[in-house]
Amino acid sequence: MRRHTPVTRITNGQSVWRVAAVGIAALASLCVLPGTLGAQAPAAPPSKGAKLVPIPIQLPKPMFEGTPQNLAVPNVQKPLGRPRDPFLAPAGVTNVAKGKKVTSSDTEPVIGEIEQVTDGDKKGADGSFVELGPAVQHVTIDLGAAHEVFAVLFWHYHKSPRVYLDVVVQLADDADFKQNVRTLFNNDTDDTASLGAGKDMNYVETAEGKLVDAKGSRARYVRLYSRGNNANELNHYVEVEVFGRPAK
Ligand SMILES: [Ca+2]
Ligand SMILES: [Ca+2]
Repeated sequence: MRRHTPVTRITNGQSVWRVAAVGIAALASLCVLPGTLGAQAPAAPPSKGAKLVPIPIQLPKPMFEGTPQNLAVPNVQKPLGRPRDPFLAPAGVTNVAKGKKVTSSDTEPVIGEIEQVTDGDKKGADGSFVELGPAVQHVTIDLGAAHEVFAVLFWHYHKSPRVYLDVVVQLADDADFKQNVRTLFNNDTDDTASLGAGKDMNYVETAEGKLVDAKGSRARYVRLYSRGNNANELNHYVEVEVFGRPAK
């Protein structure tokens, strides 16, 4: 039942668009005046001529190979078994999070420093991650100004295969996440973090990181939540990248 819901929704959406398109075409044919036909027919979709190119992702060296088994976590996404498809965004989109200010719910990390979240070091080895305390913790990146955000790419830990729990990724206009909060990803299906129950699946951390589509949303702040992982109660970040460009 649950699996069928999105399909139904898409089908409805398509049929709505089809009806709308037929309606618009009918209206257009009624409104065309002699002499104007074909002069300015807007044939192209409203893409504004934006050329889409793969975002410039640079992956760290993998620390393990193969598909992990028996992680004892429910609802885990099946690994793709091949590299992720390129993620397309307008040309000129870069990682605008690099070197940006990061704050955290845990102001005194167990290991490492909060700055490591955006320092550009994505290695999986010890020394390249910050370790936050147990329970629900979050990190917030201040992009410094409003940006159009196309993707958020993050690595909690990739020295060994792990599943981080109750992962939530949000955008907002303010540092306190009260204004214009948008949730891009949420696999906290039972609402442990009190941010609303999510429908996304658990996933295994790898050197590819987890990429979340942000659809060009305008935001200054990016926040990521988690609540420990399948190996221990602690929360880790190797790096968070935010692919975007300054908002106009
Ligand atoms: Ca780092
Ligand atoms: Ca939960």
